[in-house]
Amino acid sequence: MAGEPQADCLFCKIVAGDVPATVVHETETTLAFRDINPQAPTHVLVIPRAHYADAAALTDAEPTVAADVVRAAGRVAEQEGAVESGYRIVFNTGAGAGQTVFHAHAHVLAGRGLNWPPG
Ligand code: U5P
Repeated sequence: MAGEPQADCLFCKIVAGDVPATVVHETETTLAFRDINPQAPTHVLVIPRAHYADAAALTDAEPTVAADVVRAAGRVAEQEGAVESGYRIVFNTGAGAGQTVFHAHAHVLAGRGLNWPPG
């Protein structure tokens, strides 16, 4: 069923506590943890606890939770002291755009110069 945990999903396993992660922020609907392969001094992933394949599917099904993810990303940026310097929120969507985990997630990147356009 839409939103239900998927047995083969790594991020569902992190939500369940079956795979370890360094959690930096959590709410009733979201979880934020450090990326294991950081691409910037601050690199945190914010995920909905519910399983949706990507940000678009999440927003279609549960728009308030999609807003919760973006709000949590902002809170993480505040915690990391990244508001003044600026930060980037990225939703890689589709394998062609670099998505490798098909459970919606926002990357929060900060702490170094962030070029535009991104690679
Ligand atoms: N990742 C983790 N923990 C894991 C497995 C993957 O943080 O146990 C991270 C990868 O380093 C990657 C992200 O940055 O999940 C998936 O992002 P994406 O490539 O799907 O956008």
